[in-house]
Amino acid sequence: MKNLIRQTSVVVCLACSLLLPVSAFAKSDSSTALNFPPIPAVKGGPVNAGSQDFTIKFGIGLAKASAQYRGLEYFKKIVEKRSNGHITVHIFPSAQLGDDLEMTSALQSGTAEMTQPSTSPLIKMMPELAVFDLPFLFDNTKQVDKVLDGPIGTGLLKRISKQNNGLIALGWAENGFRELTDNKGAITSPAGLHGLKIRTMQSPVQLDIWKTLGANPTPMSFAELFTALDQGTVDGQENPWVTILTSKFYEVQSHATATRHVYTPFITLVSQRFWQQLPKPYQQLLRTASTQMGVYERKVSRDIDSQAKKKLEQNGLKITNISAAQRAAFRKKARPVYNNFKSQIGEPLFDNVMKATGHAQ
Ligand code: TK8
Repeated sequence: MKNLIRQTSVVVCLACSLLLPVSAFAKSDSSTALNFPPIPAVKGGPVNAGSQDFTIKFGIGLAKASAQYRGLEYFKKIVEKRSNGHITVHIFPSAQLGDDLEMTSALQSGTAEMTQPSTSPLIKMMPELAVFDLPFLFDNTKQVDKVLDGPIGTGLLKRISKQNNGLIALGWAENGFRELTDNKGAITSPAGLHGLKIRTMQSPVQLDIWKTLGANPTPMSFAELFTALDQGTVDGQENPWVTILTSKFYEVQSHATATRHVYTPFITLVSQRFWQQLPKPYQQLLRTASTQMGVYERKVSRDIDSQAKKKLEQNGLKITNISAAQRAAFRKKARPVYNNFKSQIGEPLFDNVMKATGHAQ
């Protein structure tokens, strides 16, 4: 029924937009519209690699309004222009080609060429990625960039690409700092989570975090989440503000807490089968374009993070900002998770990330 109402209103709105001046339409959209930094110009000249043409189906989980999609628009622009049109990029948002895990296996079997999942659902396949799921690991984006762009992040990309599991890892982008939303009321302490049915990403670390904090977690794919919240299968979820806004979770959640409990990167992946068919100069072009996309997408994500929070409040989500002491209480309660995953992450990586983020162990 809800879908029907939505579809009907889309048709009505489209009809209105034909009759009304542009400004009226813009106004009706302003409740969720965000101000994006413009897509940069393409740097660098044409890359020549023969006359063969290639097509990239690039599927992602988030909607068109997200920073992720915007980053992919830049990627498309770079690759198509610099390959002189020999590479075409088709972007598929909103899990149209499958959720994070389905897209990753599509790359492995060669039915799609590129994707950009959150690192969390990939942990079973790439155990080291568990490091990013550790609770309250990063305090700010400066630490994040130091880890992702320094030897830790580049080393991880190389090791993942060498696993020979059908995937080549080209770069990092950003989903962002995660915040909690729910349908029960304001949650300001771990005690407030008691019994809360919360959806988590399909990650053993996320599951452990929410169990340790006293909630009742259920792992689920992102593509199923809106319906699960709408139907009350779960009471809450956690995601960055931009993702909460662009996925319209404010329509099915009443409260939020600014916990910033986990930072989730996106990882840019390409199918190994496709990669092997590409001439070397095009491989290099995809690497460069992925890096440039990552820089731009992180800028977009950071620019619109607080805008998205404001829009959510305007749309009726009641957001609670917790104090440093309240955040510390969550952090303390979740701390055992570090020891539970230390050996899976591996000592050198674990220790290096602890050093880079200033966590004394
Ligand atoms: C989108 C997901 C999503 C993630 C999640 O494909 O599952 O909650 O945060 O953004 O990667």
